[in-house]
Amino acid sequence: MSAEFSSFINVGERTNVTGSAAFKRLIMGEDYEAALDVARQQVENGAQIIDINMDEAMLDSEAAMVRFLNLIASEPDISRVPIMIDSSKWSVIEAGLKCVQGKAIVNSISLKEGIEPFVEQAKKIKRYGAATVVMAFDETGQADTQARKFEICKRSYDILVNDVGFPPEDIIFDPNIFAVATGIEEHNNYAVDFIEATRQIRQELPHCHVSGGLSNISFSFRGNNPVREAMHSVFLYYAIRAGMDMGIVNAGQLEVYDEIPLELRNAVEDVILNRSEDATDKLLELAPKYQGDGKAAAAEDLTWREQGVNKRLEHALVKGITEYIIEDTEEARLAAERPLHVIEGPLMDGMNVVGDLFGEGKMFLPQVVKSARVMKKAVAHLQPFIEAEKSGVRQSNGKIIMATVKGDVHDIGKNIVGVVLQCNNFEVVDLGVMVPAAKIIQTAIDEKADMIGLSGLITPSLDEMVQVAKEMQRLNLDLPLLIGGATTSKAHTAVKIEQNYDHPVVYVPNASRAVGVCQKLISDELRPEYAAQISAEYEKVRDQHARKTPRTKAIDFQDARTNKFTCDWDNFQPFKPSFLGVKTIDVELETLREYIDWTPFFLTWSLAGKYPRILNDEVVGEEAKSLFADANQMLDDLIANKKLSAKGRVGIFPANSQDEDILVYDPQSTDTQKVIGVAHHLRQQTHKPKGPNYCLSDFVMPLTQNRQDYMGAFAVTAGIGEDEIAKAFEDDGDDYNSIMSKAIADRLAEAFAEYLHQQVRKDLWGYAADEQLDNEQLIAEKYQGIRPAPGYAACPEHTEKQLIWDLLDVEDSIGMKLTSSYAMWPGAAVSGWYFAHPDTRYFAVAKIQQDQLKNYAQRKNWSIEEAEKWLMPNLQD
Ligand code: B12
Repeated sequence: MSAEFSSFINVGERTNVTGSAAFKRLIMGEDYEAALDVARQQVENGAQIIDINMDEAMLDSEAAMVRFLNLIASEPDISRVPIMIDSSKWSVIEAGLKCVQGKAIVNSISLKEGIEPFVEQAKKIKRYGAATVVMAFDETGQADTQARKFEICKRSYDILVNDVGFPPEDIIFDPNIFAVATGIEEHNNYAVDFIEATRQIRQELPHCHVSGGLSNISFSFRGNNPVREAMHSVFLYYAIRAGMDMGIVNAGQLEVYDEIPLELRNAVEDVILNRSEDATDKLLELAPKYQGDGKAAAAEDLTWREQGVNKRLEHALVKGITEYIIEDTEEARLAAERPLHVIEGPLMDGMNVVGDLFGEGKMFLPQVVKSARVMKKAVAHLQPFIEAEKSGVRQSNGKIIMATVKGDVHDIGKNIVGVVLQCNNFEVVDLGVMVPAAKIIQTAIDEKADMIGLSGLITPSLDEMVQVAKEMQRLNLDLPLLIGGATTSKAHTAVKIEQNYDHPVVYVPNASRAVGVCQKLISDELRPEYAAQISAEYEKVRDQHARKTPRTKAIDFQDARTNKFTCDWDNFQPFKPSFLGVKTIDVELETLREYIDWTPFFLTWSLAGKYPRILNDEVVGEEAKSLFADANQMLDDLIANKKLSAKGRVGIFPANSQDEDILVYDPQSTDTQKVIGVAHHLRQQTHKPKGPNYCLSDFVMPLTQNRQDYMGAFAVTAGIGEDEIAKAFEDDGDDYNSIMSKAIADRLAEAFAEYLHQQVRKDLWGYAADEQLDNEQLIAEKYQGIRPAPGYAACPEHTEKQLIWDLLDVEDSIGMKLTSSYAMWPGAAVSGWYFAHPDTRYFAVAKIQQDQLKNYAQRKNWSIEEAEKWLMPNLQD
């Protein structure tokens, strides 16, 4: 399957009497129940549209179409995907259009019979609100060359868009996929013609789509599935990149592009891209080698299996291959004096190679995590033999207790570090998430650990880390303490944590640094010098920090208020939302998938680069592709088997601002100013000669205007089920897929936030009903309005999430919870506010001064200490 397959819409074609003998049999035999199962299976197998065709001479096609569509309508599992009504008879199409609920797609119309019927049919389709497939077919026949394909599509497009007023986004061109490698020279360029026509269509005919029936391309290799699958995959790889975004593709007949043996892939690419005159001959020559189940290819790749067992173990570890690990480990065990020696010998040797390659930047994080999976499987196999022998404990480099601190639920970073340390022969005792200081310390004592490692993602966790350090001091521990996680920093570690503990405290920015740090800390030889060096370095950091003068001058809170953002409120007309109140949002992951911003996903795996460019990056491209393919495969599974699900709450309320507060009114009350909650925000307090000193409340009409404005709130999760999925993988020793599942859930949560914001702008609030943005533009936030999330820079104080929870009744309605540090559970979650004012923008509150701190404490009814605790990152130290 190709990399961009994720955004590709797959049309299921098994409910087609002309294409499926089995389906035809069921329909002819009037077994509509079983025919429905065929439709259901297709949806379950990932079809996002189902094509229904009843064109059979012996059948009353109109009646059959109507009967089948009506049956589908009462099956929510099937009718959740759009229906493509496929017929060469217009009367059948029209009969179908009349009974489809929701948006239908007509397959197909064309200029074959001339302009008049084409326009007439298009007008009818438009009236039904349906989309249509338009074949590249005109009065003179079916288009075969790039020029003809484009010419017909352009002519059809102009008629549809300009004369009929057909929405261009509802036009799906099918520029005809014809078979290549047929032995007829004129056919050699058919794939290129399709691909290039697609590119031109997508570039020059805005908003339309391009589709096609894939299996035609490989028609001449019937009977040789490996070659056909390779042809499909290669063709799709290029066609999708050229802009083909839909198609009839049998996912089971598709090889993973990167896994096609190179020799075969090159030969197929020569054919598809028409790169040499003898391409067909060469593929024909090669084809028998791959006949049947493709074993020839596999055998070739398996030369490493002929090496000695130690080398095989090394190969499996470096390449992350689990397939033979048990048999190889067993062979090594039988040859070894003791089972433990297998771990200490060949397995550790192999992992050292992995560690070295990673250290040298020749292996990337996802590969290392896959290596760990292999190692775990091998060790799990040996474990019972080691225990049976009761021969003492395996020598590790050292033992480290790892935990995400109390109140925090994030563990991807921690888990990655754990895996990398294990790869380097450290024993990791992972206590999971939300672990109180007492448990961390007690476990360290009980386990006679050599180090403790703490992780945290949100700022309240920083304070928790300080508490752990203080407790370690109080209880006279002398273990080194490692600090890591998104919000931690060297400065914070030096200034706030290290001083509370007399033994080494080290900030570790990422997984690759963790190994070196741990190795130095564990070694009796290296530790004293390293500890002294860290201590001196942190002293310097503290010193620099103390002498640091802020880059920008602070101003008084009152002056900041005077310089607030304002607009001509007298003439400002707030847009009245079409929906006021609170509701639950259910959405299919399939839908959210389209909204995923993949760039941070790669970052999670320490692969830097912007998606989709990263897939072709010179250095990390190959690994990024493989990771992306794995992610999409898992997404397919999560979606098809409904293992993960998403839920959200959204509310839109009347509101006014009062200085830095926002008064949220009851949307149902007749008292238009019945306050049901107050959102507390913070104002920028640095000297800003040019711009205003922003506060989020500035974007809501002030109370003094005596007119209502509006604001919204949301809380979404795509993590229902994520803990169970990740745990099942962990229990199976598969950290790679455990981390992968969480990273995917996080992406879906963020995608949910993006999706819901779009729904709010276009529909629920509706102030941007006509907005037309693709995913790239959404990611670039090219829309009106913002959705700042508590904890992010414009509203950095986390306890404000409680108000969102209260306003939207989040916990009782959809089960999302807040922890003691106001982290959200499930972890894959986002919550925030909606502001619609045309001048809204994101900004960072940054440092605030004592006067605003006092004011905030008063507004929140807090003591100064309480306010200091929650606003710590925004205060001058
Ligand atoms: C992706 C992301 C998310 C994802 C999930 C994050 C996750 N699972 O880790 C989602 C979309 C769910 C999310 C949600 C939120 N996020 Co967010 N998110 C991020 C983002 C962009 C990247 C984090 C990430 O995944 N990094 C990749 C992982 C692998 O890195 P890592 O966790 O840092 O771990 C590495 C190192 O830190 C280190 N390490 C980690 N732990 C340990 C432990 C030890 C012992 C050692 C040695 C090393 C070590 O090694 C790891 C591997 O290299 C960051 C910004 C950023 N640039 O970091 C914001 C960020 C972390 N998020 C933030 C916030 C505020 C939130 C929300 C509260 C927003 C909201 N109101 O909805 C929620 C909270 C969710 C919840 N459940 O409570 C803030 C936190 C700042 C703050 N003031 O608290 C950040 C910093 C953004 C910002 N600049 O403001 N977020």
